[in-house]
Amino acid sequence: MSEKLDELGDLRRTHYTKDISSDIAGEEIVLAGWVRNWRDLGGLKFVNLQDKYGERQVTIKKGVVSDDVFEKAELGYQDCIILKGTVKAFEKAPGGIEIIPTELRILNKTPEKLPIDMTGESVSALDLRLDHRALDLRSLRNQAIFRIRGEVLRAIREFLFTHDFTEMTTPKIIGSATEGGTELFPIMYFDKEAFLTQSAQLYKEQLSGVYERVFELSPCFRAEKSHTKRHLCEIFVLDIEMAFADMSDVLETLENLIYNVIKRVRENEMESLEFLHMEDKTVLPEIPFPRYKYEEIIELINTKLGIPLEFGEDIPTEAYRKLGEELQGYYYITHWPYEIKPFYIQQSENPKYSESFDLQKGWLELTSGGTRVHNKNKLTQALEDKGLNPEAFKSHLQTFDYGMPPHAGVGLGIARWITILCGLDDIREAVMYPRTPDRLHP
Ligand code: AMO
Repeated sequence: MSEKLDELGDLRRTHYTKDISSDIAGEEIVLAGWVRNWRDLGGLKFVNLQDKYGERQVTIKKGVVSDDVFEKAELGYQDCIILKGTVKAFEKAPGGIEIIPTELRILNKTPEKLPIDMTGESVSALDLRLDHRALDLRSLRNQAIFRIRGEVLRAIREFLFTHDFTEMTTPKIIGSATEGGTELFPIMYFDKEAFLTQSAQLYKEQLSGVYERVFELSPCFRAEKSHTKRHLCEIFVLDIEMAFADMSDVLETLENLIYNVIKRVRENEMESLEFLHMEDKTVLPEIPFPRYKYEEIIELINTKLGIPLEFGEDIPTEAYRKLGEELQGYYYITHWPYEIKPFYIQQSENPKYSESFDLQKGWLELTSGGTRVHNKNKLTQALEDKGLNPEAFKSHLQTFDYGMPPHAGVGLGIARWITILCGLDDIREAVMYPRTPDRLHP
C-alpha cells in the first residue's frame, strides 16, 4: 500500500455523483469523495466512490486505465480521493453508469480497520457509532436522515415566511428560569450565575406583541436525567407564537405546516425516504387532524387500554405506547388539566381545564402549545398559584403593560419529528451530535 499522499493541486470537482448520468456519457469529469466499498478481482478493481449525494462505480481494469492509476488504486474503506475520468454507460453498473479513471489522487488514507461498518452491509451499535460520529455521519443511511432533516428545516422556514411570520433569534443565556426552576443548566456568567435557556417561551410571547407572528428554530437545554429513546439534554425546537389568535388558530397553522413540510419532503427527498424504507409510511396526512380532549383520551386509556389513570395525571409512557397502537396518525390532545400546565397557559372557562394541546404522532408527543394569558394581573396571579415568584419575572411582566395582544403558540421538538419521519428507533439518531446525561462528547 502506498503511504504517500497526493496533493489536491489544481484538480477540482466538476460534478457530484448525482449529476452523473448516461446523458453525459463520454464526457470527462472530476469526482471527489470517499471509498465506500471496493472489490479487487486481480486484473479488475471496482471502487464505489461516495460523496454527499450518493455514489458511483469506478471501474479500474488493467490495460484499460494507465498502469499508474491501476497500481495506485489499492484503496481502503473511507480513503479520501479525487479522480478524473470518463463517464461510460454500462447497464450492469449501479445506476447504469461507471467511471473509467484517467487520474487518481489519494488525499488521505484510513486505518486498515475502521471502528464501525461503513459499507452499509451492517449497522454498528449506536453508541459505538456516536463515539465516531463524524465518520458515522458519512454513511448513506445518515446522509438520508440528515438530507430529510435539512429539507424539513427549509420547508418549515418557507411555509412560515409565506404565512407572514418573522424569524426571531432570542438569547440562549438567561438570567432566570423560564418556566419554573427545574431542568435548567446553570452556568457562570462572569461572576454571576446564569442559565442555559430551556425554552424561547417568554421571548416569543414578548415578540408576538411586536412582530405579531414569530418563529424561531433554535437549541434549548433540558437538564433532565432521562435515559429514554426520546429525551435529549440539548434539543432543537421550532417555536411559534401568533398574536390576535388563540389555540384554534395555532392548531390550524400547525397541521397545515406539518402537511406542507411532508409534501415537500416527498417531493424533494423521496430517494432518502426510500433508502430508509419510509416511502409508504411518511405519507401525506389527512387534515384537519383528529382532536381529542384530554378527558376522552384518559377515558380511552382507562376503558379500552386497561391502564388505570385519573384526571390530572400526566400520561405515562406505557399508556402512550398503547395509545399509539390505537391512534397511529397525527392527532391532537387538547384541554389538559390546568393544574399540570405552566403558568402562561390560559385556564378554560371550566377552571379544571386549560386552553392547551399536544400534537401526537402515534405514541410520541411532538409539540406542546396553547393560548397564553395576556392580562398582566392574571399572569401575576398564575405565577403565584404555580408557586413561582412574580418578582423573578419582573421584566417579563413589564412587557404586558404596553398593549400585549391576545396570543397563542406552540413548540415542536425537531428531533422527535425527524425520528418519526425517518422511522428511527432512537432520537439520538436524529441529531448530529446528541447530548444526553451520558454523552457530552464528541
Ligand atoms: P415542551 O417542554 O413540551 O414545551 O417542549 C416542546 C417540545 O419539545 C420537545 N422536547 C424534547 N425533545 C427531546 N428531548 C427532550 N428532553 C424534550 N423536551 C421537550 C417535545 C416537546 O413537545 N414552551 C413550551 C412550548 C409552547 O407552549 O409553545 C415548551 O417548551 O417535542
